[in-house]
Amino acid sequence: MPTRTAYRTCPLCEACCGLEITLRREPDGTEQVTRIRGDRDDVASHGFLCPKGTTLGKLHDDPDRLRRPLVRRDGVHVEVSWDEAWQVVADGLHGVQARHGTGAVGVYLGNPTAHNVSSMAYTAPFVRSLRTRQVYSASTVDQRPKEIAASLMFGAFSVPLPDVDRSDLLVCLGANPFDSNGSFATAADWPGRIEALVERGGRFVVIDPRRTKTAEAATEWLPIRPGTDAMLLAAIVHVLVDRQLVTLGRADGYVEGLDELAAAVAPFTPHAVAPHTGIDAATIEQLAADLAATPAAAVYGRIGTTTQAFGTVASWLVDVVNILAGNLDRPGGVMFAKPATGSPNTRGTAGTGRGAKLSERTSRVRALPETFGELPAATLADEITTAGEGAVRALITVAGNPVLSLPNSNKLDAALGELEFMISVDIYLNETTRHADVILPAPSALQKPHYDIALMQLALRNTANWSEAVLPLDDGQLDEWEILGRIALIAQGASAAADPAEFDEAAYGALAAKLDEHDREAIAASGRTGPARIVDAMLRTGPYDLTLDDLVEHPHGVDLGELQPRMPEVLRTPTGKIDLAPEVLVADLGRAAASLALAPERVDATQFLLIGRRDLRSNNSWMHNIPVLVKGRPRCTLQLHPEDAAALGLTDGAPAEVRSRVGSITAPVELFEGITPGVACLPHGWGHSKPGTRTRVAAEHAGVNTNVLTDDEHLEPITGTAVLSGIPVTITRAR
Ligand SMILES: Nc1nc2c(c(=O)[nH]1)N[C@H]1C(S)=C(S)[C@@H](COP(=O)(O)OP(=O)(O)OC[C@H]3O[C@@H](n4cnc5c(=O)[nH]c(N)nc54)[C@H](O)[C@@H]3O)O[C@H]1N2
Ligand SMILES: Nc1nc2c(c(=O)[nH]1)N[C@H]1C(S)=C(S)[C@@H](COP(=O)(O)OP(=O)(O)OC[C@H]3O[C@@H](n4cnc5c(=O)[nH]c(N)nc54)[C@H](O)[C@@H]3O)O[C@H]1N2
Ligand code: SF4
Ligand SMILES: [Mo]
Repeated sequence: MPTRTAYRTCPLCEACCGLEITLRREPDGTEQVTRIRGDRDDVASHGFLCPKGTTLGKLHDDPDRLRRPLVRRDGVHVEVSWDEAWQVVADGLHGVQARHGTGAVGVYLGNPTAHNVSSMAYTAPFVRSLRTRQVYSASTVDQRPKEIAASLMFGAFSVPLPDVDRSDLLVCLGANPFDSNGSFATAADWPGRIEALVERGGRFVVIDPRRTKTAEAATEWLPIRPGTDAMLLAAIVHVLVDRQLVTLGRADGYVEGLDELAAAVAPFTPHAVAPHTGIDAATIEQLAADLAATPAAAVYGRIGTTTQAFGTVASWLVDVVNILAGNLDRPGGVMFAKPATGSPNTRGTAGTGRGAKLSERTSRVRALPETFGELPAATLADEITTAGEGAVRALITVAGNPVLSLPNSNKLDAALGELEFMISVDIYLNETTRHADVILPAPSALQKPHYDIALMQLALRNTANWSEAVLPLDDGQLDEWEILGRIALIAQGASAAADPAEFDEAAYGALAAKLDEHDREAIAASGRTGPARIVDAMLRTGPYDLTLDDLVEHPHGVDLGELQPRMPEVLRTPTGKIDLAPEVLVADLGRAAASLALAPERVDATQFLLIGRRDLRSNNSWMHNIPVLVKGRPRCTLQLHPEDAAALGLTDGAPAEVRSRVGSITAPVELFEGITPGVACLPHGWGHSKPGTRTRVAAEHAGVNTNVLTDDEHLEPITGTAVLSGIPVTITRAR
């Protein structure tokens, strides 16, 4: 049988690996994926891939993956035609809008939307079309603190990225890139990069309550008490200031607020924070001194530092340490990406801008902060169940599984049952979409084109890579952007038969206004529509001389080179300076200072702080229906230090009951001496035992949902991001 090779970027995680996909033509004319391996010629990933990337063919072929729309009739989801499904969408949406106003329709955008050109090219017009303030996404159970801290400091969304490949000292807090493949630092093959760093004599310091795979590859592992990174970082800043180790390097002349900052960190002496963090004062002093003395050093913080009580402060202080140690914008320190499709720090006037301000708007029920036009996902359930003007009566989920991913998930699960109407755009009938009145199946990853509009803003090397769809759409199926487009038009009053092309024209029109005559004509002549046309326009208005045709000619991607210094043109603050001491962050650091006096104490052996973990073969909640990714020993285990387990009379494999303020679960114990005593660890994304789902493989490897334990009232105050790490729990033997 004839075969063909196609190239495509993997959309599953931030590593953005290039894949080489072999397809065989079948007698019936269709094509079958026979092999997926790393594309050795990919300009960014050079052949690297992880076990998940090889399964895109299996995901495509998964018999449980939805291919036709489902509508719920008498409590059971049944397959219907697309026409019928769209009629249900129109009747349902128009009904809720007529009864309660457009503001009663909420939307939740899940993680895969950030890895999907169909959604990234149209998120803004899609959300605008709904005319609602009830907008939620996975960002507020993830990285929002980092985005807000960086925006306040640099004036626009600009995240300094650790220049791993040229660094001599890399300090990594709250990240486990050997399992997660990296996040807010887009690069494939972290193990290879870290090995190279260590081989060239560099140091790799991992600060994590758990000895992760990443920590095992480190030259030093510093176990930290969960939730105390802000204190540790404040102490490092304290040492830099106190011992006059501050050297601003390329930030010299472009900072303000150093005095306010110095005053704010004054209480955080290494001695004061040591009993809180569990890291002794001498080690903190030495780390600060080493960061200042090493020419190319970088501090990198990820989800362990953002989903915690002081997440925005910790995110801010990561960048502050890098700036004060002279490591901002220097090779081997932290640098800014320059993505080909542009970003907030490549648009507007170089070096200055309006700056970022926190919104005054808050959520209706709990007055929680709105950030970037979104409300904290942790309060979605409240907004559904609390009646009144503006309550959520209908919900649209796009590529999200909030029933497994949001805190106090049993409460959300119940709340979804109270909705008058729900639409899910998804590929599975799962824990969340089982509540939907209508599920509109998105095509599989292989049926969609790809470009990483979002992740290239975080890439450790500037590259650009367009992937054509590998396989055609099924008969009558719509592409994902067409599904979103039609929902948007219906939300604006159109009928069930609305033409998504109209939505595309409007979205492109807004971009076309920024194109010059020549580019506009070239795009028109190409005949492209949809995401391809949007990406072409973004490339043409971006910082490089690139068009989509250039990328189409280079299926392994176009290399735009290593990160280059961008100070001060990258700044978008009104003063043209980096704000080292944004008021709201200084105030929240005061909250941390207030808690310094109270040294933490563990009252008895049943008390633990619960943290999470990721596994190379998982992807949040939704890759558990692929047999090769779930086979072997069960992975949803409660890791405990052997001494802690012994004190509770728990042995390896024994069931333990874990109880928090909001819920309880029972999970099998796994003894692990690499976990800090007093800390317990349970992964998220499991708990596939709800009735009414259709993920048969996942159901056989159900596990339990850790978000039954996380607390929807325990939020970081500046961004409303959920605290998912360091949850106080009680652990006992299960009866
Ligand atoms: N306790 C705890 N909770 C956590 C975390 C944690 O560390 N600990 N991590 C948090 C983080 S970082 C995140 S990002 C969130 C994730 O939270 P969510 O985004 O809510 O959850 P996912 O598990 O990513 O669910 C993705 C959904 O998209 C569907 N899907 C997959 N591909 C496609 C596609 O191409 N199109 C469409 N339309 N649908 C698709 C899947 O079937 C699934 O339903 O979870 C958060 N929750
Ligand atoms: N295989 C796989 N890859 C993934 C995902 C997945 O589910 N599976 N999810 C993707 C998503 S959505 C994201 S956002 C990224 C996240 O990518 P990472 O940020 O690398 O996420 P984790 O692997 O959860 O690593 C977080 C680490 O923080 C530690 N930690 C917990 N609490 C604290 C604390 O208070 N302080 C410190 N210093 N450390 C702490 C944990 O022990 C853990 O090792 O991964 C992405 N990649
Ligand atoms: S690391 Fe794995 S999941 Fe992530 S992009 Fe690469 S192949 Fe895909
Ligand atoms: Mo995430």
